[in-house]
Amino acid sequence: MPVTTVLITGASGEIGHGLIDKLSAQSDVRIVALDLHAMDEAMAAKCYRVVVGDILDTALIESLSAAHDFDVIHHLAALLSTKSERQPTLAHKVNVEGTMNLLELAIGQSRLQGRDITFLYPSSIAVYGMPDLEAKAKAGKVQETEWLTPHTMYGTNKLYCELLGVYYSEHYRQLDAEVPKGRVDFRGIRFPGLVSAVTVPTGGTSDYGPEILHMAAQGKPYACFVREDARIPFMAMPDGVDALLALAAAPRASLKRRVYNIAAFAPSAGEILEITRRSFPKADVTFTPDVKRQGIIDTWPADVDDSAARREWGWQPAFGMERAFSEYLIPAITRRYLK
Ligand code: NAD
Ligand code: AKB
Repeated sequence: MPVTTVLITGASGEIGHGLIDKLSAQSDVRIVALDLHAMDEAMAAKCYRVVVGDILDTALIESLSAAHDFDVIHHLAALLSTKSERQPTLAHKVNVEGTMNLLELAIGQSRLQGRDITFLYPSSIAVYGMPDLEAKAKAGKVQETEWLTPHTMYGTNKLYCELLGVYYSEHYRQLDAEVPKGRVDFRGIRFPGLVSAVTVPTGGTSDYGPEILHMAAQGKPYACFVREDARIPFMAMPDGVDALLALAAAPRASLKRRVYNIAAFAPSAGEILEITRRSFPKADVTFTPDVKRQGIIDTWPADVDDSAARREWGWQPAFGMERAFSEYLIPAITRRYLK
């Protein structure tokens, strides 16, 4: 059976953790993992090779390209929205220049191998930017082409990198006399806030969702930094990972876009607390909004329209909110903190 070699950047992060778990269960996959931070031994054991390093290190990226023929690249490494707002210059470097380095690796590999290299890019609902709460309420489920006016450094970085992905896939060096075989096949997903039972987020603005649950499960008090009525879409991590794998496997001919919304449930912060309290009735959560972080959430849509993903590559979440909590989050989180 032919082996598929997959490069995962940002492999030590939350999505990387779930993706390595799932991919490593397939016998025909060889994972090369890259992250600034070392991963724990159990995760490292699931990879063919683990590299601790920086996506801004072009010599390192070139050496990876020289050592491996990649079939698929999952480029996950990034600074998330809150961190990016605090360090915008670093965010631009990592999120934009880092992505350029990976796209260069992908185009180089596609030309060397004479075939398309699939490039998976986790974009975000942060690419959207609603001017005020009235517009957010009126907009309802936002489509891929609407409200592309992000207010954050992170959202701006993500939107530009989506466009870079399209450029590398469809217009790269369009003035060249000859068009060599092999392109970057860029495929992006605009993820909502992801909630994992086994990892805790850092540096994002949707972090209040998972934080309500993880703090309640540990019996710790939590001051939630958004209003009780703040609403954005969320998703259980296994669905996020499955979405990346499903989009990677979709036949190119069925895909009419390069970037897709996906959705699962869209609760208010108050509704997250309500469902959390069914399992952890003593959850000590107060709502003490940080006006500025709340301001970012107010610019993100209350929900997104994922009909293109459903139609073109069969996207369907396994977990609605009830099932995400009862069958995934609560059992796994309870085991995690009872250890
Ligand atoms: P994470 O913060 O848990 O992981 C990101 C990883 O990238 C970290 O392990 C970090 O060490 C690594 N990294 C950062 N800078 C690096 C660099 N210069 N070189 C190498 N590695 C570097 O984030 P995550 O939740 O796993 O997110 C993965 C991707 O998915 C990101 O691109 C993020 O923007 C996107 N995304 C995540 C969510 C979410 O809710 N988790 C939602 C939308 C999009
Ligand atoms: C963040 O809050 O920055 C991320 C995201 C929704 O992109 N979780």
